[in-house]
Amino acid sequence: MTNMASDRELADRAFQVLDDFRIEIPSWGFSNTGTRFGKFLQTAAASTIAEKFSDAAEVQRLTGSTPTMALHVLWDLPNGLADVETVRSLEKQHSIRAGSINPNLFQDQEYKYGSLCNPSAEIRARAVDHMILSVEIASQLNSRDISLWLPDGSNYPGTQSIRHRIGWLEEALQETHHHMVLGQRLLVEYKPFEPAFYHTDIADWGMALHLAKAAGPQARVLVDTGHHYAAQNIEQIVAWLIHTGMLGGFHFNDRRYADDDLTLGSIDPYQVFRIFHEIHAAGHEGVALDVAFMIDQSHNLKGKIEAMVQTVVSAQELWLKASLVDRDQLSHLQKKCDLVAAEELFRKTFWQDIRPVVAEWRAARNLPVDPLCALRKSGYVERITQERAGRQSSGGSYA
Ligand code: PSV
Ligand code: MN
Repeated sequence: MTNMASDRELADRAFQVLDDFRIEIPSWGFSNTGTRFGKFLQTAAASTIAEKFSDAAEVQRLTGSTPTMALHVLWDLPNGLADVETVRSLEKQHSIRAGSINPNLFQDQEYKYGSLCNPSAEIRARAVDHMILSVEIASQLNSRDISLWLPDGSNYPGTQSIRHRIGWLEEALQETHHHMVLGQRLLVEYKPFEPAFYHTDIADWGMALHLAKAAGPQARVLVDTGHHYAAQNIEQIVAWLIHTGMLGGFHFNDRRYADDDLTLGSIDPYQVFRIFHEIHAAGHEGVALDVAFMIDQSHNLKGKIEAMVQTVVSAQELWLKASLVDRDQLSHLQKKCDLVAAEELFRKTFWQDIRPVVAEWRAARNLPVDPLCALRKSGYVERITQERAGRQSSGGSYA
């Protein structure tokens, strides 16, 4: 009886954790993306914003945790503010809201030597205008976050003044911040290399933290899990950003080598668990957190929707697992420096199979108990493959 009661208690807690869990899907995860060596085109890939909304709605129907979709300005609103009305009507039609708005400073030919950090004041000003347009689009769509990834950098030593570029960047972000309304946030993403190969203007979390602070009170840091060197301890970075009150959000994906953009947890689920643990632990201690979970993946080989569902399911499972760490007991063991017991408690939670309770939750919420299987049975992918056959997909590219 006692066991049954505690099983029920555990299930209630799990249901609450899963009900509250939200993760944003990226519009570009549904389109034909690839590597810099090329793309393997998928007939079912979305090539219009309407198709992306339709695919996002399918992921939400299957998983129940993805009510918003991140938009990339040039790929999804190529006509700027003139496209806002289209997005609004798609939001209504598919019951999916526009999520973070991502400026695009990496495609125009004039950005060859940088955008916000270009030595040309004219080009810098045009890049700032694009940032301001992104803020305006976000305002009109009621999107809270403007999520900036800056591709700027240089390829050869001595060819740019790294310090001058820091100054230009501070100015540009301050100017952007100035245009934001209350409640909006500017998320500053970092990446150690690519497309630049000698220096990247926002290469790591320390630089992003400084720039977010310099930009203004509504700026925070965004951690893309793929944007670290292989040996880096990402959960430690997360802990620091929580401590400084500067953790704004995540771009989740998995990697083996660099920015591989693989499905979450496909290479190292324990790392995702450790990151989630830091967030749950801070919440448990009453630290105020406001963290946006977003996916940033590029599926070159897997089916787009299948890959997205896999990631959302992994995120739900790992988020739940990490919530189940007995934090009072762990804290007690940490204080005693009982290393093995503390580690075993942590590992035991990671290894426990929570899939039955997740399935129970799905059934209780009228969601398919096995989302991937439901996707296959639904015929959705076959239908869109037929509908989209013969069309040249575009819209969002890493290559
Ligand atoms: C860059 O690698 C990145 O992580 C940024 O978040 C971009 O917005 C996204 O991928 C799509 O290119
Ligand atoms: Mn990213």
